[in-house]
Amino acid sequence: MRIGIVCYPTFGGSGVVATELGIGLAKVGHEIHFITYRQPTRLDFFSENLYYHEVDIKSYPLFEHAPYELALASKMVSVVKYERLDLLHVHYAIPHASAAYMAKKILAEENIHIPIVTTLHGTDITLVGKDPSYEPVVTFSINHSDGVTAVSQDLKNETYKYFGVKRDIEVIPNFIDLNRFKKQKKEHFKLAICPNGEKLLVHTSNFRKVKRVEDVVRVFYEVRKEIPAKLLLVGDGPDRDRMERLCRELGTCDDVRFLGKLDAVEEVLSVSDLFIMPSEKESFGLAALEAMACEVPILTSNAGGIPELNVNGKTGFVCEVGDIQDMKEKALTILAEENLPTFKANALARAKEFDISNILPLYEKYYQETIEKSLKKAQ
Ligand code: GMT
Repeated sequence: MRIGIVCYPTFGGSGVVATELGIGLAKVGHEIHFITYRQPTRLDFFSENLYYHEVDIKSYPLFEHAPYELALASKMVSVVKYERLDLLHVHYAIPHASAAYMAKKILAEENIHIPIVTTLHGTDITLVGKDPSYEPVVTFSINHSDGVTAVSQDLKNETYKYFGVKRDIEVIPNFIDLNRFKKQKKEHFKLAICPNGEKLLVHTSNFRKVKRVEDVVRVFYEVRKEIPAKLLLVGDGPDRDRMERLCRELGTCDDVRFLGKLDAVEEVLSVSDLFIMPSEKESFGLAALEAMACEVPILTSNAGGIPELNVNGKTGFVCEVGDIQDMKEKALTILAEENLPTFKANALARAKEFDISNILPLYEKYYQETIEKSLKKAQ
């Protein structure tokens, strides 16, 4: 198939899923055309089946905000037409699904029929999308996509709850490439951070409010009162400064390291003992899956689709959002010498269920079905 993939080319989960999906599809012989405003972060190599088309956003003194959606729709029109695409797959509804709808209608005027698949990733539904300033357009573009997927059953339920959406939504979970995300031998790194055998806790995120990074810092503070431990905070975002101040207030600075954005997060995960994801909202929790693939148990909140990934009591524990005391107790249970190896093994076993080799065929099948259905509809 010739497939166009539209996504945010950033470190964010939706962009990572879209890029890895495109790379995986290219490996099995599909021709993949990325349409984004910048080269996607993980697309930094050559492959004969991968193409990159940059959206050209022209500004003009009259515009306070350049009309990205129009530039994107125009780029989609030209790529679909000249690369003779079979399907467009847009990741994150805003504004990709409505731009795709516009492109589809423009192409229809030239008798070119292009099926659109929209993947809902999370905040495009649970946070930004349901805001009245976007909701009507999001509802419309979901209803008018030829196929819609959501990354968890919970996200599918939320979509029905908050939007006037009647159509079917296919659940296709996030996935991981276990050839890349696996425990690596980085013992020298562990020794440098934890010279006295301390337990290593880790959190990775974009430090936005929904991630509740403060809970990570507070859980760590409580855990450290009981056992020697260190904390690594990976990523960057609006809450980072506040977290640095909180560490100073709590007197934990010597044991907490802020690493900023990292390309090779798997190296850090490889030496970690516990991953913490206390999010207020989380449609799936790709970052937690990445940790599990590196044999790291996870301590999470019960937000959104996280319980569909984290098997309570096996791969880690699922706690109420904001329950610091419970999280502390569960962290200590996981980190106990007699429990840790079992939690680590369970985390890896669960991650294997989400290997790209299991999930990629679900997308291929869904593309095929969507193309067939929309062709029938067009006839
Ligand atoms: O977590 C973020 O804030 C980034 C966000 C995104 O849209 O890029 O991630 C969302 O999509 C990921 C991939 O499908 C999911 O694994 C994340 O759980 C989801 N984030 C939220 O729902 C907050």
